[in-house]
Amino acid sequence: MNKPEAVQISDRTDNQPHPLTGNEAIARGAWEAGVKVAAAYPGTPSTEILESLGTYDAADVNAEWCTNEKVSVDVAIGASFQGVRAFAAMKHVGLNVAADPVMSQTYVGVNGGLVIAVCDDPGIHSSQNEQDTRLFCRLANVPVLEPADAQEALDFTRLAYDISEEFDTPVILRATTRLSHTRSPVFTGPRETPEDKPFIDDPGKNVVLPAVARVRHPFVVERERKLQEYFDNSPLTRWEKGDTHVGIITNGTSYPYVKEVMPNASILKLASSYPLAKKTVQAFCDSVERVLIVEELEPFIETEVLAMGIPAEGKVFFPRCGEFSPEVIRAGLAKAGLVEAAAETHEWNINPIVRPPVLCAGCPHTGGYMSLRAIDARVTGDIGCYTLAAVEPLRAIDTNVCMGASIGNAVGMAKAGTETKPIVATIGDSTFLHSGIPPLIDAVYSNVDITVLILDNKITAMTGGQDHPGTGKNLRGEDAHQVNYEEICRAVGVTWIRKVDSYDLGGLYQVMREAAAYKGVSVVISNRPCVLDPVKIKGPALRVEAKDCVACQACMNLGCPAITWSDEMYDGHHKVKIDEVACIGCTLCAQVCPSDCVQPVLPVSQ
Ligand SMILES: Cc1ncc(C[n+]2csc(CCOP(=O)(O)OP(=O)(O)O)c2C)c(N)n1
Repeated sequence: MNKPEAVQISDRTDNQPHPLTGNEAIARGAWEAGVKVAAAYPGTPSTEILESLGTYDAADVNAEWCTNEKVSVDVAIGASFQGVRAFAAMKHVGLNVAADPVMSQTYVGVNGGLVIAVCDDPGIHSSQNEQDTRLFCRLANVPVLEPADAQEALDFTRLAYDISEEFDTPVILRATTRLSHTRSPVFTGPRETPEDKPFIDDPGKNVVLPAVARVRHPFVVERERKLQEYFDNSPLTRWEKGDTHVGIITNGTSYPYVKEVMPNASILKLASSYPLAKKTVQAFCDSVERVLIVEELEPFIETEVLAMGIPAEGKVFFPRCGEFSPEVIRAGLAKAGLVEAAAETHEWNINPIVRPPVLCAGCPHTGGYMSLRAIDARVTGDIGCYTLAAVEPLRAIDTNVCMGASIGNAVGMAKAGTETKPIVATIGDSTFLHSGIPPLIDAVYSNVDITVLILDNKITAMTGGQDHPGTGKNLRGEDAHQVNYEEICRAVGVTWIRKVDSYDLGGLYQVMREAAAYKGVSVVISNRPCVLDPVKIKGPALRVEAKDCVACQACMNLGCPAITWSDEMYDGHHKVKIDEVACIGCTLCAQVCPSDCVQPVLPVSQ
């Protein structure tokens, strides 16, 4: 087996490498590959890919946020049909939303190259689960490329377009949080200018009728074999010869960890877990005495290798849950008896205090959840900053499943007929547009007694403040049509709709009480911008008049991080204190204070 040490894919015109994150490198790779249409819905850790593509010349690449991941893949597929190179990006759970078109397009194939970047989140830094996209790739028979660092992220993205067009397949470029968000030196190259191809007028390929799909399925199976052959013969599948006592098969970001901990081992670095380069794997395993598989999350390669009849070991030493690191790899290899265990160090033997994430000081979501507590509602939650209202002290959300689930869950609760409390679905503006509208239609259609609280903070806050069709701005910050939530609700048949200021606690309470008493579907829209939004509304900061504070803790229930206890004692008691720098003057604490001790900090001149 004669494999070169490393692959160089891009024509590197740089003399100097650029410090790029994995996400920026993927964006650069897409741009260099000549991508003309890029679409995405934000989701950590993938968000910055499209944000970065949005910094390239709009004449080169039409990059735009979509309402959800399925739409982004549909848009990319449309561009591919038209013969241009197309790109979509999402986080791992976004692929669940986009699964439908991917499962069909794998039969159709491509005209212009089609690459979907999917970023997994081992360790669940910012997600609702830890699913491994490689399993989806096998399900969809879509080849996956798994870069190990930012240079490979660029190179593999470029290469993915050649693979896509040569094998007539969508390609998934799989990153993980560590790769997406880590910066490393990257040599860049020029932009390719692939010729635009004409639309292929071939219903026998492009229209997935049963008769067409039946013919295309064997093509997909044969494509898998050809791709397997490709990865067997490609320098992408990298065999690093070393000590033959042990051979380690690894992929993606696990590779640098293995190199760090066992630099002299024989290593087979796979660029793709699916389809597996089986001939190379077999030859590699034959050349070593013992085979270990080091892969983050699921035992994907391990299962395949075991099925080949090779007695490989993997998850017996390395965890299936959580993120890998050199320490995790060292511990696993030590368990396997291959390296020394790390010496225990007591230097930093600290027990860190748990600091759960909190809503920001002045977060406009707080008031809505205070009012839901006040009316003692059964509250279904959704995905966004507001999910944090589920934890102490607000503790105002009872369930939370996935994006867009709140309204459907509420419909199901109402249909169950066992709930005595008012049922309220709470959903953010971006999530409402993502997947909240079909279940709202369903709610009206089913004529259930539920209230939907749309928490319109005029941004996709959770993922860092991306625009969406409700903000009236596009990815490049230009004006775009602004969706009107009230009109949408009316159009689907909701008749009871109220708008309320998120900072008006009394108003919120009153409106929520009325909404909960309404028979049928009622919608409340609370509408203050996110406090991190550049156009936030900020009043004067507030302070506590210590002599009047009775330490009743009513304000503490808001969970506002600007509210703490004073270190000093007044009349022998600790009193509440407000951090005037963190406070944005939303006045929620003043509204709940029974002793009127929260007052604006007046400018010095007054
Ligand atoms: C299917 C899916 N796509 C994307 C995400 C990432 N994500 C989490 S919350 C969220 C949207 C939050 O925006 P919004 O509903 O407006 O609430 P906010 O955070 O502004 O309060 C996104 C995109 C996800 N968790 N799941």
